[in-house]
This record gives sequence, C-alpha cells and structure tokens, in this order.
Amino acid sequence: MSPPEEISDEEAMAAVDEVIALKPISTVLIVIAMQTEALPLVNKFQLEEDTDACLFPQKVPWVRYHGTYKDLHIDLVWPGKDPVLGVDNVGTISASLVTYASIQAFKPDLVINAGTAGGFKAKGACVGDVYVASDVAFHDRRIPIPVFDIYGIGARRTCPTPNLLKELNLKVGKLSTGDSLDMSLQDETSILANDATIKDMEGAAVAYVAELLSVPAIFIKAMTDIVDGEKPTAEEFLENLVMVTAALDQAVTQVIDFITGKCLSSL
Ligand code: FMC
Repeated sequence: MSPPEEISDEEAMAAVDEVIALKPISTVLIVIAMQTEALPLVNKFQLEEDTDACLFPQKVPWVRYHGTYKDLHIDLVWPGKDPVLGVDNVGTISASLVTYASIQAFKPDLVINAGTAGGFKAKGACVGDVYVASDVAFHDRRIPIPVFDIYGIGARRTCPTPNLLKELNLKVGKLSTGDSLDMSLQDETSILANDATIKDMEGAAVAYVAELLSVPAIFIKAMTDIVDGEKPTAEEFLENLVMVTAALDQAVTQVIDFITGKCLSSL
C-alpha cells in the first residue's frame, strides 16, 4: 500500500476555506453603532431582545437582538449607550469589543457591519446613497516608523461579493475609519491616501476583529453627510440621520434577502 500523500499546512487551510465557502450561510451577525440605525432592522426582521444575562459580561450596556428570518439566523448587536452620558457607544473601541464578544458567542458565518457614514462628493457620493465597501483602512493611526506606518493604516480588502453587487443597486467604494466625526487636516491627508469615498467610525475596526477570528465581513454604509460639502458635518448628520436610516434599512433587507440560501462563494 502506498503511504498517504503529504499535504502542506497551506494546502490544508485552503481546503478548509473551500469547504467553508461552499457551506450555505446559516448565521449572520449584524453589527450596528446607533440605536436609531438598529431599531428599524429589529422591527423589519422581527428580532427579539435577548435577556440571557450570560452571553455578555455582566453590566456591559451591549444589546443583542436575535431571530430567524427566511431560514437565516440573525444576531443583531449594538454596543448600547454610555451609562453616564446616555449617548450611543459609537466608535472603534465599542465596535471592536462587541464584535469580538459576539463572534465568540454566536459563531456567525458572516458579519455585516451596517451604519451611516459620511461620503465624498469628489468621489461621486450623495446623501442617501448606500455603499458596499470594497476596502477598509484607518485614517487616524499615524505611526511614522517603517512598517508600523502600514500596520497603523490597517488596510484590508473586504469579503468579495460580485454577484450581490451585480444584483442589487448599491455603489462600491473604499471606506476610511477613525474615531472622530469631524475631519482634521491630517485625517484628510490620510483619507485621500486611502482613496476613500466613505468615512465612518467603526468599519476598519470591525474588519480587524472579523479577520482576527477568521470570519468574512461585509460593510453597508448609508451616507448621512457630505464630508467635502458646504454644510457642517454634525448638523448635516443629525438632519439626515432618520431619513438615511430608512435607506440603510432597505439596503440591509435586500442584502439579507440575497444572502438567504446562498454560500459565501456565491455572494
Ligand atoms: N464621519 C465619521 N463617521 C460618520 C460620519 C462622518 N462624516 N457620518 N456618519 C458617521 C457614523 C459613524 O460611523 C458613527 O457611528 C456615527 O455615524 C456618528 O457618530
């Protein structure tokens, strides 16, 4: 009898990836930053708020909604509100923590980070547009030491979804993430270097955690404000938040409908 053929670790990993890519997606984790963005989706998918105290550490403000929609199990998580200030826990830190804890607890096949964002009109973005991010990177992690500089930017390609993009009428652009709603001159330089069309406060952080835990992730971002426009960002953001959330809600529903019954390799 001939000895079994040796395969390298890389070949074994590729074989595992192929099996995963061909497995139908059954569990999706939706990561959202703000309550205003989360609630329409909770209603649309008829999700229930979780009361199981053991899933997240005690006393954290994170909120999980869950349910089954067209055979797909959906967990939707939102990092809740600051217990003292009462505002949404936006930004990279809360997004990373809740993504990490949720992937560990719910073992999703796919992560969807959905939210509002700013867009650049110089790249063709308009208020109300919904984008799928092709790439993500950070714009406020400047480490001017060789190689650390590249680490700081943290550029990543997102999970490719050519069929989803063909089928749904969504725009595609690069996403740049930082922990500020406004934009300093240094941030602007980095955003230009990242070739970004979209600017948010969570995407690249969610991408980092998803990659760390080997879960594919996609990013759906609806434009509340035009970063290179005339209006002050905070004012424009607040003015459009509710209206743009409806566009986000519609796009996420289309994406979930598209995903249902498919495997990763056919997205
Ligand atoms: N810059 C950065 N973030 C945002 C933005 C902009 N012009 N418009 N909307 C956002 C998103 C962020 O990701 C936060 O979750 C929230 O809206 C603003 O605090």
